[in-house]
Amino acid sequence: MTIPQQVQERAAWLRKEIEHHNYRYHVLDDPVVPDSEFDRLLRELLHLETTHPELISPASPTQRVGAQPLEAFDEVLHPVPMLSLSNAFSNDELSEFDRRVRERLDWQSEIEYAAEPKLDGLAISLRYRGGLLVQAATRGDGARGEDVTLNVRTIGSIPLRLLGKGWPEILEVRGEIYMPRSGFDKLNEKARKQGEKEFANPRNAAAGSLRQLDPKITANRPLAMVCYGLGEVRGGSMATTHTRNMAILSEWGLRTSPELRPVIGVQGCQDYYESIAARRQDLGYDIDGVVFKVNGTDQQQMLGFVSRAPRWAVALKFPAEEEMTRLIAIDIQVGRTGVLTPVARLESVKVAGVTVTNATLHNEDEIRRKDIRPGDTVIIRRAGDVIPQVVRVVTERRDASAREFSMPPVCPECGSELIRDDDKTMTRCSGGLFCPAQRKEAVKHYASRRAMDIEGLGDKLVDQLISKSLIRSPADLYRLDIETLANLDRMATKSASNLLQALEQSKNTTLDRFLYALGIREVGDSTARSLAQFFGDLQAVEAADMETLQSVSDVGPIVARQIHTFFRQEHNLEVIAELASAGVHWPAVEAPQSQSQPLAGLTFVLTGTLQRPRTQAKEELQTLGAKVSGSVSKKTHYVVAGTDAGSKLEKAARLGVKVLEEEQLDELLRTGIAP
Ligand code: JCF
Repeated sequence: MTIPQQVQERAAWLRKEIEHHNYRYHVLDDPVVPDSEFDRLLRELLHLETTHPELISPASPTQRVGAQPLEAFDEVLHPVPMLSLSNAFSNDELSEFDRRVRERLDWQSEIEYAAEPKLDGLAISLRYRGGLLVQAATRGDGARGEDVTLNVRTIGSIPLRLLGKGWPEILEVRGEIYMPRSGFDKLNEKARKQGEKEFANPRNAAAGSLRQLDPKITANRPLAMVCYGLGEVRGGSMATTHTRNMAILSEWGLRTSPELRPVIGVQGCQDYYESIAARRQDLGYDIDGVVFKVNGTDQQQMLGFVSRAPRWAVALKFPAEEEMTRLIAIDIQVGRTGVLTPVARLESVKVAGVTVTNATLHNEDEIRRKDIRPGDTVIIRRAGDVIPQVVRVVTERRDASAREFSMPPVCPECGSELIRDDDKTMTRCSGGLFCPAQRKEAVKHYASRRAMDIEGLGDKLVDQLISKSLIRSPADLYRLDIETLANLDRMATKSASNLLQALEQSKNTTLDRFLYALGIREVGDSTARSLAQFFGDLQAVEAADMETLQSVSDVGPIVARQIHTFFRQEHNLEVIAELASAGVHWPAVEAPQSQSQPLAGLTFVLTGTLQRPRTQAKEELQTLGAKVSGSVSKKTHYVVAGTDAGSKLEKAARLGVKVLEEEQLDELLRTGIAP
């Protein structure tokens, strides 16, 4: 029977592709595609070879799983082969496994299984002779692995000498070496700070760390091991259940899974799977499923194994968390605070059972670092409830025409100028009151207590007003009528009328409240007060240049730039004009008089518990022209210390800053004369 040309070509292509990925994954520890994609290719080839057995050749990747040991490490022969696990991807496949086990054993009742999470790391075999660790080897192809003894000896959780007594003369212990998530995060943070390449995931980090030719490097990597089985056992004997054997290993000082439990039958396995899946994010290490083993070692013996996997064990895998798809475009979203966030629009793909069409890209710097370009083939990860992330780009599949991404020149929502942090991690729209994406937040802020203090205008109401397009800016608030308000959710004539009254009252305000209410970035109520005091009227603040702004106490270059940019936006000036014509007004600010500002130019820091509320002390000082700061520095003139003052007091002493007690503060506020 001849095989169609098309099928032969497809099989040849699949083999090459699989071999390439196999090499990248096992030899270089630098996979190109996610495991799910690799599995798909392998399954397709398996399918072709099953339907056309003439296609099979000894060199096909379906006939050889694993990889050659690295040349730099010595080769180790495994006297008892290191087995891997067959997988189940559904409860049906699990039931099928259980059915086969019982059939082979001719067993009618329920089977007892030993259940544990399946760690995502690398398999290792430890060899103890006379209780001493003499060799550690990777799995390799199951028959031959690499000698990584020197590296493994650096891992703290692995005993170099077994505890207790009664161990067999030769004892091989199998387990998984992995990197806990906390250690992984720290390692990557360090790499990031030193400008080095980060690891894609804890598994790669563990593999990379163990494959170091210099054990000193491995020693500094946060690796751990959990034991899950036995290899060669000579000159001694072990127990008759898997769970008992693992308990014995713990007594000898080896780590085993704290989650290991005996469970009964398929139902017991399913319950265990659910409970682990629910706690997956809290385990502190990555797992990709759970393992079930027939607990009785006699039964294990009877079942034996096929090719490279035991018949007495199965891994019930979680749905894949990483998938590959195409990045259609990078859109910009403007958040409530005006922060621009790039969002990946994806060709829809199912990741861990959920259809994903968007992923966050965080910021421009991140896109640069990962070199993500529209049109790229990307790897998407979705773990637990977290927002899907773009892990990396499959650069090999990049089109030559793919262009680097750059942020738009102006806000995509409103066309306003953008303000960037120096390190490119944040880009903000300067549109403020005008930008639709920021309107809700702006109106809420405008109505808040320390701003215009509009009672009855809560967040929910603002959300309704904006969503229903009843208002666009704070100025529109003053155009609302009683009917419109009374018709809103949770509103009635009485509450509507109260709100209108509160709105009317809010028109009578002060310049500092008004400046604060505008919601200029970095301008809090205290800066607003300084601005009002310094400039005396709104026109002067609007007209001020960067230099003048910076001569206001509390205002540095960053704050000055925000204020300056805000008043250069035409639409902000329009909203201000509308507010004025709606009747918002304030009394003229009295020109700062030197005798009423005896503390001008002095900076105070308050610490510890004072008799009066701290905010009151702050206001009293500010009224006399003082500046009140949150932290002690060389520029601090006085620290006012209440009871239980702590680190700020120490710092004052260190810097030689004068310290006042509360009575001295009272006197100072009374007389305006600093001691
Ligand atoms: O956690 C694992 N990755 C893991 C792998 C756990 C086990 O109990 C295993 C394994 C590979 C083979 N047991 C076998 C027999």
